[in-house]
Amino acid sequence: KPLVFSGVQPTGNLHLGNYLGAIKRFVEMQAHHDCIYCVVDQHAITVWQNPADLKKQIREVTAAFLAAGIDPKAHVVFNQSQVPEHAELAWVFNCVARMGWLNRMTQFKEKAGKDRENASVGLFAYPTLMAADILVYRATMVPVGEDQKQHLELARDIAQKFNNDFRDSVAAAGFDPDEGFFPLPEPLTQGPAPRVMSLRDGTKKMSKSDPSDYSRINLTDDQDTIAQKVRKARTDSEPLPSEVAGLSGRADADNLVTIYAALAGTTREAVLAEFGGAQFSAFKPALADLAVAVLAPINRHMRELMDDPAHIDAVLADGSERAGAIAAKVMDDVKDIVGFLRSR
Ligand code: AQP
Repeated sequence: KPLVFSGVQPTGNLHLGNYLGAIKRFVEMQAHHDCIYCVVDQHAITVWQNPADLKKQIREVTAAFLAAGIDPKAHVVFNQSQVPEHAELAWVFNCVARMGWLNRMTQFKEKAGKDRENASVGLFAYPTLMAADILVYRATMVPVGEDQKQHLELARDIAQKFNNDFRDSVAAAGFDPDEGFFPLPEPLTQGPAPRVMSLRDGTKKMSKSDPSDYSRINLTDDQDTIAQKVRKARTDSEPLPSEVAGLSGRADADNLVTIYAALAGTTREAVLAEFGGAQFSAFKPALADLAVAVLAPINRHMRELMDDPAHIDAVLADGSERAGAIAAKVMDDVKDIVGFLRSR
């Protein structure tokens, strides 16, 4: 049965892009699949995190998962560093992946910036850990925002090279060598808003690390803050077009219409059928009301959960144990296939 796996980094400022591009889809996938959702704290430390803040942020992402509607009993919600097999498999993958493959990763180039000599080795190797996160469960369905597509392609390359490099050993371990030991994971990016853009610049992705808090709507923002951020969102001075084609070349307008459609669970066409010809002074209050209506219950539930950290920790401990049971079996086979001796 195909498994769903995805993760979110506890790097603070969880925002509407994370919700619409990832978490909302995690919730939807639960109806028809077995899902494993992870708070990827080992990814977070590829850029230095204040340790006390990190602990809070891990609980906050967990609270967001639960508040958005992920069921930690029917599915698995856990914390990456509590399942050591992720890091263990990542090391094997570091030895399978090629430097040239990682050198092409655009996210590393963006995050390392000009001072590449000073970036952590972990930031460079991030995609091999991400491949391990998915493949240690032999998961194939990975709901992610569009920015993660390139990393998913790398995960497929790693899986394929592992299968080829160890073909005979895969067969000796009792697996079909034509199928390979690892399946090839698929990115699922076809959600309603796979790329939510900054409210300050419709050509830039909405991002946790943008220094301007007005660039994003955070899941922890209260109603007044949401309304103010929508009011201040950058736009042009034209009214909204009646057709989607009229949004081309109008990145800021397109972004607000896309956000509205995703929050309302409808299409941009339907939004423009309603608001075509309207000024932003009329559209923005409607968007703010909708954003508040969708996010306020999640926000309220997140706050309640954050008041009980022991409960969140218990959810993660239970999830980590169940995730670890799956990962340990896969890792036992990997060790065998690679040629490591078993200690037990
Ligand atoms: N703007 C976005 N639109 C749609 N999806 C998005 N995601 C992130 N930004 C957007 C998706 O959210 C999931 C979790 O992301 P992450 O926490 O692993 O890290 P990220 O992609 O690095 O997120 P940020 O917010 O952009 O952080 P920084 O500022 O550190 O780069 C992923 O599925 C991601 O695609």
